[in-house]
Amino acid sequence: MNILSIQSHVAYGHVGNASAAFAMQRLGHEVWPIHTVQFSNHTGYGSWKGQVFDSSLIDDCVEGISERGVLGSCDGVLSGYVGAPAIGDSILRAVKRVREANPAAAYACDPVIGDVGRGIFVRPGVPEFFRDQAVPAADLVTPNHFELDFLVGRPSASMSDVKASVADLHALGPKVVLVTSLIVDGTPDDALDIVASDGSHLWLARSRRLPLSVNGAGDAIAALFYVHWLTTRSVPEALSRSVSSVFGLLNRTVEAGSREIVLIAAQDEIVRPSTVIPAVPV
Ligand code: PXL
Repeated sequence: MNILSIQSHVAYGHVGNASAAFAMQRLGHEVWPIHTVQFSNHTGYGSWKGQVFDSSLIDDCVEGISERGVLGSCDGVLSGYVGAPAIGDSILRAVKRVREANPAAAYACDPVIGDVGRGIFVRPGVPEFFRDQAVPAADLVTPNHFELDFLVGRPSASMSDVKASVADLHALGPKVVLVTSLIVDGTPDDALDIVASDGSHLWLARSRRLPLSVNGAGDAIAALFYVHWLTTRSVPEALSRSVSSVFGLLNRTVEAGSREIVLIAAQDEIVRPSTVIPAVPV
């Protein structure tokens, strides 16, 4: 697959394209990264240096790729952290150009808005951009629990609430929905639920809740789920493989006592996860 991945980039550590690009490359895919920002490190540290790029940088890079005559071979666009609403507009222009060149291309949107506990951590206008423009344009979306609740406008406390919210998301447009970091009534204290839906069925992968706080795990799971779905067109397969890999990476991160995902040291987990977490119908 050839994936145009439009995300943030950090010099130190692994979030955005610094998490997603390598994860997809390790599975053998060609990644065309366009960076929306270049920061020294992720914002979870509370301070960072760097720049949010002008949206014209994205338009220019897409134009340059188009001039190479290769846009028709692009299998899809993956977008993540958006520094400002104007960057969102250029992501949607990129999606439009890729779809014109290859009508079969699939747009995967990770609506990075916030997280339970941290709240909204993106600039004003960005959450509304995802809800009103990007999610309706996407084939596949990968919100976490907090983002699911924001996008549909109500909290989901039980698995049946989640089912109803996922149905609402499908009604906006996306064919495939992955919800990460779910804790609902019935999720055991030591577990974390990840669900995925193809519009007619919902599957659950339940992982052990690990004692760590890292950023970028969502970026890695979105990227892995997306390319596994592109290659297998099976939602339960993509769910099981991506959750197993990210669990393996995070487990190794805990063992290493690292504040950053040990993406490079534990890269074999991307290809051959040491624990296979099944996807079961719910
Ligand atoms: O993982 C989401 C993310 C992406 N990009 C940047 C971030 C974060 C989360 O902290 O800081 C720059």
